[in-house]
Amino acid sequence: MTETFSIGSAATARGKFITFEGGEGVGKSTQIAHLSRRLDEAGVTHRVTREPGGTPFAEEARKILLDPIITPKTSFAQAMLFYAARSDHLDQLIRPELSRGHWVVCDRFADSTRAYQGAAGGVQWEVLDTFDALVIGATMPDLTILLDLDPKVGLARANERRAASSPGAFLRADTFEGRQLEFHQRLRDGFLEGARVHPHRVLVFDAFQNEIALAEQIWSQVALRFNLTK
Ligand code: Z5A
Repeated sequence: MTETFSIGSAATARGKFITFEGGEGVGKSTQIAHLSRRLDEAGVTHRVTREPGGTPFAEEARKILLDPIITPKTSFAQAMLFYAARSDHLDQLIRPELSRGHWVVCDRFADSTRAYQGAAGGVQWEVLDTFDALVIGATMPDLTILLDLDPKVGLARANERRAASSPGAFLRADTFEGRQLEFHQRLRDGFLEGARVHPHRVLVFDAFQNEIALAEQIWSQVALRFNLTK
């Protein structure tokens, strides 16, 4: 059944909510830019956003969480801050956009908390189920695009991008980039486990392939799922 919201006397169909997930350097930002261009061409009004972030409070929370010196020291405390930021993001940006019939494309969402603070950080999935029920409720993504990549390749890409953005400068890895390879392998397993549990919502793509070929694969699945003309 299509979820609808009443605006005055007219009922507007809820927009679609698409999230991108995956470990470091898998190419989420790159692929979101491709999808956004294709959505523009298809005439779909949409908003691109990210987590943590998307509202003034959530952007401040992002600064705290990504700073390895001041981030909370336990994964549980981090998860609570991610969910506080998510609650604000949902209330101020995501739900209002969806209720206007606009689509929302978000770089990371709750599957990242499952992978980073859950699978890799040790917070129990039952605890995260409770946070999901309290904070997200019915606003789960309609589609999640999981970009799957060997963490060695992803970390190398992220390092190259860091070096290219500030040649010659030393840029400290953020809270999560600086972890051991084993942490990143647990992340990958956590994301894949989420896809196994939610096969209808989460589609897994091989992120090792060429950027343009991957963008085409993603677009054909989005177009198919939501009946868009390619
Ligand atoms: N986090 C968390 O712990 N819990 C949570 O609940 C949430 C988040 C929501 C946010 O960091 C951090 O917060 C994140 C998880 C944690 N961990 N870290 N670090 P962020 O937003 O700053 O960073 P990120 O989300 O990890 O994204 P990223 O590493 O910046 O990468 P990306 O967006 O996936 O990749 P990209 O920038 O598109 O591409 C990376 C490089 O690869 C770039 O130079 C591209 O030109 C290149 N690239 C892209 N595609 C390809 C292909 N196909 N082939 C070759 N090269 C490519």
